[in-house]
Amino acid sequence: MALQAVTVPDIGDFKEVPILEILVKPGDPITVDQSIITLESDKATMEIPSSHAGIVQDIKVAVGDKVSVGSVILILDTTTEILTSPSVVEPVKITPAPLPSSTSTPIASSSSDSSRTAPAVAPSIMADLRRPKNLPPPPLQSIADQPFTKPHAGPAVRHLARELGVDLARVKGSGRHSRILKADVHNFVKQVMNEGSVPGLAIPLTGGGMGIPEIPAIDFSKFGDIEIRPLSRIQKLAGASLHRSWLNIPHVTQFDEADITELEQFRRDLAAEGERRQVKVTLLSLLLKACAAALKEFPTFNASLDSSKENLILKKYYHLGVAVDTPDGLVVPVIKDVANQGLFELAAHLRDLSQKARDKKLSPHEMQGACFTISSLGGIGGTAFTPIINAPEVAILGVSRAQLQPVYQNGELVPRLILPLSLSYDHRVIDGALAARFTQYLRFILSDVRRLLL
Ligand code: CAO
Repeated sequence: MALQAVTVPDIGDFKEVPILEILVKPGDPITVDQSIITLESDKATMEIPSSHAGIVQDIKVAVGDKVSVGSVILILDTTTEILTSPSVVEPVKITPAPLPSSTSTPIASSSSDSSRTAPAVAPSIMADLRRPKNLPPPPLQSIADQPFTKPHAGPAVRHLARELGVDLARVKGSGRHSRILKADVHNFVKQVMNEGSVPGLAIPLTGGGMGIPEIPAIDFSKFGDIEIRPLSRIQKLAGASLHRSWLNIPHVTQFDEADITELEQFRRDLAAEGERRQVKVTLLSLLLKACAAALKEFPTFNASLDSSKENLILKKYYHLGVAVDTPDGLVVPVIKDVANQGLFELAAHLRDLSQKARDKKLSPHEMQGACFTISSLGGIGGTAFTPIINAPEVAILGVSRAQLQPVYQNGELVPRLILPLSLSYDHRVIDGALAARFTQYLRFILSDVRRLLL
């Protein structure tokens, strides 16, 4: 056996470059110039070719290892003939042809005879080679039975695929040694959009995604006068994110009602103090406080699923989003650390952020990091609605208009101010019973303002 170490060739000024991928495994026959590992520098990825042909005997590196010029990558058996029985199959010749630019170190040689038969060959290849020629080929596996091959792509392509929700295992690479290029990902998406099916797409890109038939285009002008108004940038952005949440999250909405008669009285009692401080405590500020308390009590609601969807990330902070209706569409500023803010401070933050939202002056920082969202339509009207969860959050509270209603109490009907609550939750994370307990808890603290202050 003739053994040959293949090392990292001259890669310019790069030193200690991490290995992103190993493209071969022990037993693989490889040719000169075949890519064997991928390195990832700060700016680019590069494939390192083999300086020799042969059968991979041993791989001396692992993904994540840092290598420089001269680092040994693998050991090859460069014996030229790898056949055992000439009567059964044709011999396969592998001709060593070192690259002038690469560095290589012969480390051992049991024989320098290049025509000797090599003992170690990948078992699957040997099985194919040894098959007598007059036998029929083995039965083909169905595509569904075949494992996906590990996609071969650099970090920029992987990043693009993640952004577009494309499963790289489904994409055919057109680069060297079937490496997947950005163009392949774009072509895959185009093909999916044209075909209206999504075999490798986790997130649909159009209204017709997830195999859902596209709504046919209709010329409405056939039926009467029309005007075309383009959607605002905010509507388009919010629309895409709402669509994604709607399709990805199994939503359930729990409806409930809270008696806020005392809470409203308390709010009115604060009016004079609010005037002095030049801030009005709105019902929404009190609801923010109540929700922060409920999130503390029910940590599953203050959480997100991780990307593997196997773990729940529980958050120890209480940042709450508030849906704000602006002339350009829905915007969700985030009020940070609600649990640690006093009522007047919270009311002032809510006022300032909703104003900024309407003036289009919110910074990205002011729209990030929410754990839970409140969408209040109480200032407008309605009795209930089914809000869409603001992923990756796992629940959202919809609030409708509070109304005076007759309630049977201690043997008589009394007028009470009743607030409708609509809690949408991600059923992968939250069970119906937990959701009902959550709204019951909200009812409990909203109906007794002293609890809210605890
Ligand atoms: N029941 C009864 N009255 C209510 C109420 C409720 N649930 N919520 C608010 N009100 C009253 C307020 O008390 C206020 O009355 P006064 O002026 O007499 O005090 C009036 O309605 C207007 O309140 P508001 O809605 O302007 O103020 P807010 O702090 O309650 O809400 C904000 C602020 C930003 C949430 C609100 O302006 C807004 O944009 N709401 C729309 C959110 C939205 O579009 N959600 C849907 C998202 S999905 O498309």
